[in-house]
Amino acid sequence: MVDLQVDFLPGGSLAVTEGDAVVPLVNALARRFPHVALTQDWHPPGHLSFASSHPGRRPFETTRLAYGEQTLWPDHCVMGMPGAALAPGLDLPGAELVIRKGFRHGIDSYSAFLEADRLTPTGLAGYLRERGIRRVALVGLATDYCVAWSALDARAAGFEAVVIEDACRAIDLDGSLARAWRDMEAAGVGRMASGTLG
Ligand code: VGL
Ligand code: ZN
Repeated sequence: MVDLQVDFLPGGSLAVTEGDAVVPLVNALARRFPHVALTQDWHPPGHLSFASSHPGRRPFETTRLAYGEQTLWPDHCVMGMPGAALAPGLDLPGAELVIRKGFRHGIDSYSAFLEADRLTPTGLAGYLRERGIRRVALVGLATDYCVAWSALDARAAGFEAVVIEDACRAIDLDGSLARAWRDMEAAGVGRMASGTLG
């Protein structure tokens, strides 16, 4: 369950359209899986992915950081702040792991597995392997950023991965959603609707 947090919900600083709509479905789905892990985007104040950290730059522009191109975001999910909290109504009492990501000042993190420098692991792959978990299903926000990057990295790390599409919502910046699905399909990420879950 990826980044279902207040700042990504309608009214939040980086709102994903209808982001709140997936909460009841995620609650229901979580009860049907043997293991549940979730991520929280978790940035220090002044994080380098924030447009506000780059004088004269605006949210949704891109810039170059040490590791490559970086989209600049509105300030969001600042560690310990209300916007970083899990979505109200989210009810995942059985969740076994919370992975926080993006807490290094100079490195963004979309994926649940690898930070945006594509080198720094979050530890999730090792956790799953140690527990003998080989297949992951992804839900949450946003389809075209954190969900897609997580699904692609799951495949790269040797896991089976499927995205439950109706339990996700997208940001869709300049065609990013179509691009994300193209990349995921090419990488062998499954795409399914919750209603067809066996
Ligand atoms: C996300 C942009 C910046 C996400 C996180 O959760 O999709 N997107 N940080
Ligand atoms: Zn972020």
